[in-house]
Amino acid sequence: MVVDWSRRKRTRAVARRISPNFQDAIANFFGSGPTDVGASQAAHDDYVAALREHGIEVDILPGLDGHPDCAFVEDTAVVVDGVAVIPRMGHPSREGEQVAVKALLSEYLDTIEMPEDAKMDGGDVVFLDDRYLVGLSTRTNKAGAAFFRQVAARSGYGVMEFEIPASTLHLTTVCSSPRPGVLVAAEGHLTSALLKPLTDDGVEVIWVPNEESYAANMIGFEDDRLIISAGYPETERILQSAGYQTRTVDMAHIRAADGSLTCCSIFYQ
Ligand code: CIR
Repeated sequence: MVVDWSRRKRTRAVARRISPNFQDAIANFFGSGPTDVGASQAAHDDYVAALREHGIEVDILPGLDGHPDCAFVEDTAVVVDGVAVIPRMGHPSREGEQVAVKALLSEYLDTIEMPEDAKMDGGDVVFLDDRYLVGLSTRTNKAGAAFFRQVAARSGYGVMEFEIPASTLHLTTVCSSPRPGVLVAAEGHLTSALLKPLTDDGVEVIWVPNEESYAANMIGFEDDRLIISAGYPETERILQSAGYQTRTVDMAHIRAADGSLTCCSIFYQ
């Protein structure tokens, strides 16, 4: 199968340093709350190093005292070709994190802000070939998904919505797309029945076991190279036996604030 990477932006990314007040980050899902800001920043440094090892030019915004969750930039913008959609953040304490991200992205892209009633976290959006998967969650409402659908349609992309149970933070918490045509999904969170429209359309689904569901979130690059979270041996085995090369990052301190790999960057070129 010919894998077409032309629609995936993988040359430049934005990230943001861990907030000096990261210990106050929201941790309502799998995280127990971060305890060590220095160790969290060290993990973030290794994350950025891993992106750079894959040839990505990374701009790093300063951390914000007033926004303990600011490192999770994925939530603050969704790039659709040459347009950055700037959402209204789904959690009130995170509103405002978008400002500096928008300023940076507007040097390279057009930007469009969502109307006030439309809530969305970028963590509820997964790009898969000619469509976006959008989670309707405690952070993303129907108005947010509908606004995003309109923007995506202008570039010829469809949107497929998924109801995310209140026990799960975001859609990207339980799945990601490591390369065109492939979705990695967590057993027990997503089901074959739910993903049937995708598999009927030729998408390959790689399942990771429920007890390693955190590891379903990963970042893929051309030539089947992946950044995955350290400490999930069965997932690593499954991916390696499917032919992927893996570079691990220890995400334990970032996981403590309910953050995953994709949450810490936005690819925009
Ligand atoms: C939050 O609850 O907003 C942060 N503690 C975690 C955000 C993680 N972002 C993501 O999954 N895209």
